[in-house]
Amino acid sequence: MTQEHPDIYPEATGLAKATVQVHQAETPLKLYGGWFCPFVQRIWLILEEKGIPYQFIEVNPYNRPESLLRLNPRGLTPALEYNKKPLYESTVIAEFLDEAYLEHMPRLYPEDLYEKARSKIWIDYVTSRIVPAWFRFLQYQPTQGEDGLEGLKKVQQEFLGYLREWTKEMDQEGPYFLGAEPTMADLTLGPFVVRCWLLDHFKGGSGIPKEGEAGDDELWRRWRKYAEALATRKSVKETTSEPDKYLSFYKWYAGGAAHSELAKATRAGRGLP
Ligand SMILES: N[C@@H](CCC(=O)N[C@@H](CS)C(=O)NCC(=O)O)C(=O)O
Repeated sequence: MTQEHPDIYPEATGLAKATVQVHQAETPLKLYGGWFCPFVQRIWLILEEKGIPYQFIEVNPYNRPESLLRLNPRGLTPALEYNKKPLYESTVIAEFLDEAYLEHMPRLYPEDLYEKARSKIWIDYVTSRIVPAWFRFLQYQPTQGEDGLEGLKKVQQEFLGYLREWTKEMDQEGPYFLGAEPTMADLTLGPFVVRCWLLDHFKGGSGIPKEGEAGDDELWRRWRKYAEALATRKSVKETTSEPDKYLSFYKWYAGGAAHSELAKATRAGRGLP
């Protein structure tokens, strides 16, 4: 059983609040999720980028209301209702939306089949490597007898190593993974990129060098261009709540006190639930 989150704010704030408000009318496509959830934000970004009509229903997966369990027996968000039929798992929903709403541009995979397949390798890399490492870093707590700084450095370096590998694969000019416009790979990783400031806040630094700092090089310059493009993108800004709300939400994870399925799995070194 998951515990109720002690500090969870019940609804979106900031620019995300207005986006939720304009998506309250009944439509056959309903997204169930919370403002805080990076996996929900993936889907939210796709809906906004493609201009697909949707209804946003705010739910808290840490309380698991019946309306959510009915759609996703795992009780996780995002969950989708499409013409009264349920769907879940963010990467599955993402592909479904791209294929089911063909008339809604842009398509989120390149037309070239080789490039499409290569994108999928890097999307899998986000799920299997980057996101679990992001959560392990955020949740790191020294075990008894362990040198805390040493241990923190280890999880930080693991995370940074994955970001470097990802960055090497990016189009040189960008700013996005495959070039001038965002594609599925960016919308899959993006919510975690724009949450890296939480690592600075809670863990004494994400370790991503700032301009001119030790360790800064061509690769990190490319990363910063990427992160900046994502953070200033309209769809990202309009699905983002106020910073202090993220702080009180992620405090729970950063202090090692989260007992959600997600927290337990990533802390134990397993993949995502
Ligand atoms: N693999 C799932 C992960 C979704 C997920 O972990 N969502 C979190 C919210 S951000 C959740 O529902 N947590 C509740 C829990 O872990 O008990 C996906 O990609 O959709």
